[in-house]
Amino acid sequence: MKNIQDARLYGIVDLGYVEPGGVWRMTRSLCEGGVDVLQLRAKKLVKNEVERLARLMLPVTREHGVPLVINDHVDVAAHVGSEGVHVGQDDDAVARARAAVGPSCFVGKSTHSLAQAENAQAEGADYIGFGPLYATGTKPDYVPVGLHDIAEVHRRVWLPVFCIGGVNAARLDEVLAAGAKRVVVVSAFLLATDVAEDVRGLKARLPD
Ligand code: TZP
Ligand code: MG
Repeated sequence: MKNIQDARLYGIVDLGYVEPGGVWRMTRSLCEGGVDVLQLRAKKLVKNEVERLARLMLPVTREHGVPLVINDHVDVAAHVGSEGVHVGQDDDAVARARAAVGPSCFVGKSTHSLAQAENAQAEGADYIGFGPLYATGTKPDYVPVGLHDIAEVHRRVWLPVFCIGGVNAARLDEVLAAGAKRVVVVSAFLLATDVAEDVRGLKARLPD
């Protein structure tokens, strides 16, 4: 199983873009392309359905050695035994999430400013998401943080920092030039014609 510390490319199966019936196939394509970690994000589905999809994804992610992260539903992560769980600013605190999932499950947190990034680290998160860098339809209500703070967040935070929000192949060079080491790509992969090929191509451009 890959380690979150070593992960560079983070994919998300977001049910805002993928129908439940397409989840298994999308999971396989993202894993075959080479994502290092994969999240299940289903903001509008009931808990039982999230759990069903997580159980559908797990054999595929495990076959590829890719940790599966459950967004929001700490109890689902605990039930299915996923490798990770991800909480936002309005969800359970990191300590509470960790208490629910146990020591073998890592805990990530979304952050939208330098202050939130430092707080997540102080709270004991295992990694952070930092963004949205750009305006994005995947998270429409958020003000983009831009590229300027990417260098500074890496000075202040020693955890893995995954830069997120509007990242795609066309923007990757400027995101890396701004200091990003790890990225999350959501819609650009989920809407691709050849998902595995796009994942492969973008991954080849990330630093080791
Ligand atoms: N958190 C910050 S931006 C974002 C999340 C979940 C969505 C990123 O999606 P996309 O489609 O890669 O812009
Ligand atoms: Mg959340």
